Amino acid sequence: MTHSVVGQSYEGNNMNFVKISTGGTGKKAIFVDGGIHAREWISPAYVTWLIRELVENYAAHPQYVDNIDWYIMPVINPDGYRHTFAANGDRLWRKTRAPNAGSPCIGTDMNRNFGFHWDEGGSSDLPCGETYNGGAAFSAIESQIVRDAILSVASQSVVYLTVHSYGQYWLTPWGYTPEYPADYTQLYDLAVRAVDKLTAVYGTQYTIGTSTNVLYIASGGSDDWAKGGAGIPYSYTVELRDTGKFGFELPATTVINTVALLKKTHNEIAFGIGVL
Ligand code: ING
Ligand code: ZN
Repeated sequence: MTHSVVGQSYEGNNMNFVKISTGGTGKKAIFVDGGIHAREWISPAYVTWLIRELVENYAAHPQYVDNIDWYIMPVINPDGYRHTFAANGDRLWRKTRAPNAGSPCIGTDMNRNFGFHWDEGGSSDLPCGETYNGGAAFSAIESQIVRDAILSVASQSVVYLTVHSYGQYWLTPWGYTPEYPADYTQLYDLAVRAVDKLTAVYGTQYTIGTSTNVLYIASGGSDDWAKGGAGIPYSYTVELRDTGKFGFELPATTVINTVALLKKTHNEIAFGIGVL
């Protein structure tokens, strides 16, 4: 495992990037990020757990580390995440923390700031909006850093997975249009395999579909750009538990169940890649 700092956020927090690999060349890769939305605490918890699981529990599933390179960024909106912990902060903050010129409101929704069909619906042009698109594609420094990290490994990567909460959805592109990607059947089939594995553990249900058709139209999402801009074929947004009882404020016991579930899921994703 190698750790690097690939940049600093607006407030100067490190943007951490981890590579997990047993070496060699020509392997397929999975890129995983978490914490794009500050209040979705289960996301960095899960993605950080994933790093530990792959590295420290290697012996339980050597094939997933031997055959696949993993690129992982556990907290891509560190300023927002910190703000949700701060005594003078806001537990339910979503956006980044950079000021917006000419407005009293702070922050950009990074999941409306990526540059594939940016600002084509489902985002706000107003800095005070919860889904503010930033005013231009990749205007947020954190979005730029994630973009460049993905591009640095895109040619090798088969899967892009961005982890959110909540709602228990396994979402595929597109978010900007109700049209389906040309290879939707393949995206759907791999998602079904992963969700079936996940459901087998505790019966937890996840709904599969495109962001637009299952939830709502939203342009500038990182998954749309990872597929349409960076060319990573299997691009997914996973909305972890729950379905609304606790929402963003999951009790710790539920967090532990979620990581156990996702462990099974990741094994299935890795397996799916192995047979592509
Ligand atoms: N949900 C996502 C959001 O950014 C989404 C849903 C995913 C929209 C992918 C567009 C593309 O609104 C949460 N909970 O953030
Ligand atoms: Zn989110």
